Amino acid sequence: MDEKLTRFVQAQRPVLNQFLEDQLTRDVAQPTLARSMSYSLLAGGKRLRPLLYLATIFSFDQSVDLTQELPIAGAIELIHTYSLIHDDLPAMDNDDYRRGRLTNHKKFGEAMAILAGDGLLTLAFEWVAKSPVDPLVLSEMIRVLAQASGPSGMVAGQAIDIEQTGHPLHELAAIQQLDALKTGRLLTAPLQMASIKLKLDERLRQALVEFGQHFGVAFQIYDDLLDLTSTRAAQGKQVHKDEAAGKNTYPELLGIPQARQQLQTELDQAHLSLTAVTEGTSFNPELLLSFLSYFDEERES
Ligand code: GRG
Repeated sequence: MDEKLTRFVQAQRPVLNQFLEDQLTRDVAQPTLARSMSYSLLAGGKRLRPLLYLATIFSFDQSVDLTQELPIAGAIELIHTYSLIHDDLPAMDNDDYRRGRLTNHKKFGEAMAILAGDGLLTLAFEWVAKSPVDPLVLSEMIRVLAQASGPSGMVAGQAIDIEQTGHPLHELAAIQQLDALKTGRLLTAPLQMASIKLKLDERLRQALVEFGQHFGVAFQIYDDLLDLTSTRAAQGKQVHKDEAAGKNTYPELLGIPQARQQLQTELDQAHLSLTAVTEGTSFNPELLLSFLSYFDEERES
């Protein structure tokens, strides 16, 4: 990670973590459900999606009112955490470790893990809906979040992933579609939601969506590569699982060198999508561009 991203993450992540902890304590009264939800939510995730939302807001406006933005940023993390809990269930990926500790169902049992996921998903929409924002802007943000995470986005991607596991996809385009839905849509949602909140014009909105889409594909290729090249200690979860499970991944289809090349192509395209639209706007793309340094580890290995 470069210096700009490191500084931003070090400033914003603790604020976000504190908000998530305080708000969850206020909103969930049932004791076991509260423990199960906070166990996964406060397990030390990178907070990439809410940070992307805040970074987009900061890129246009330095005088950000965080009390207005944190519930929206936090809501995206609630949905991400729900997806990880459900993805780890025995009926899905059947994983024992996540974020360096036992998965939710290993700790609280399957029924409570399912409910923790359900609770996080629905609470996310409550947080966005309660934001003191113009109702038209609000309904547009809710629509985008629902479409990104629901049956036309991440849930559809997960359905394809499960159906295709053990049935190799031979076309790059098919893997791209799977990953764009499963991983890309929830990574693009923060940029779209910030664009709506900022009432940006269509050209800027489109540029931010393109950045999110390339970032999302890069993120998935990177995750696939790490599954092959990294260790459980470094990742906090089991690795080398994709091949044995018959998962459709970029390195599986292309081989590691070509998958790395594809990662670089996505990063170049992400870079270009932002630098092409800055003229005549108050948009400073440097912070968002610094997020591309997240992938340095794999490119340098
Ligand atoms: C259960 C509807 C449903 C969807 C699950 C997220 C997901 C869809 C599956 C997870 C499988 C997976 C490993 C996808 C790769 C990309 C990904 C989402 C990695 C985990 O996200 P990070 O790295 O995790 O942002 P942290 O822990 O840092 O938040």
